[in-house]
Amino acid sequence: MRVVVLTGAGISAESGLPTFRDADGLWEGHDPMTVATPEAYDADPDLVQRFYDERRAALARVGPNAAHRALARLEQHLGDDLHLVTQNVDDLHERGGSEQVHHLHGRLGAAWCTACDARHAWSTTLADRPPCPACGAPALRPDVVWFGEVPHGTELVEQAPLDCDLFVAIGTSGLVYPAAAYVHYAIGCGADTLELNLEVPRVSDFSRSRRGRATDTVPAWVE
Ligand code: BV8
Repeated sequence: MRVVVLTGAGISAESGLPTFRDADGLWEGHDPMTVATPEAYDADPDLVQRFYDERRAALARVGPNAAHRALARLEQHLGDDLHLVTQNVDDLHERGGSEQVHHLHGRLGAAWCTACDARHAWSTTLADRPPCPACGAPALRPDVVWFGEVPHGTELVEQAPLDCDLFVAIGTSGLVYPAAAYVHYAIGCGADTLELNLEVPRVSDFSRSRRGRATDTVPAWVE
């Protein structure tokens, strides 16, 4: 039984990390969607760096929840037959025990040097323009995929791993592509589909939906 799980910001909400589209989902008066772009970074690099510095600091203050831990148990049970893809840039899946996590949109805990292309684990700030450990240039940016940029390893997700028996989306509004299209790839491969979300739309692409908080619905589904 090959299972693909796609997670979004909703699985980390109960850990204390705001989702992208929370009711009050603004940051310093900015819509996150307008800050997470190369254009915003070019226009005001300090503002964008501060946006990610604050999220990196917030992440260090929270921990994984029961939903993250349940998916780690599922990985122990299914092994390579589970493919976990996350849109989230937090490391709560890893801290919850998952070992194979595909970060489609990159990671808050990494910095990318635009001068020498090196990537480094990064847990502190970037707004103060620290030198790249590899080349020394003050050219480090968050290693995340902004709107308009190509997701990491998207070709991997769109081929073999989506030829699955069951596709499960957890805590995602399904608004961001190409991740939002993955359920259609899975349906095209004849997979069963399940959505676990706090709100479940009246009309859904998924064959089954369960409404509720991820810390309730994910452990119940995994067990
Ligand atoms: C690309 C990293 C080409 C940065 C992120 C017009 C139409 C269609 C598409 C486009 C278009 N114009 C432009 C596009 C493409 C664009 C896109 O999709 N735009 C959308 C907004 C229209 N996409 C891109 O630009 C992507 N790149 O397309 O390149 C390409 C493609 C393929 C191959 C080659 C080239 C790049 C997109 C990546 C952007 N970066 N993040 C950062 O994090 O700062 S996206 C960002 O949104 C986060 O990763 C986040 O995870 C993601 C999606 O949001 P969700 O995770 O779903 O979070 P959200 O807040 O929306 O929803 C939370 C859900 O949880 C809700 O449903 C809620 O009910 C639920 N929930 C809340 N609490 C709980 C809960 N569920 C359970 N329990 C709870 N307690």
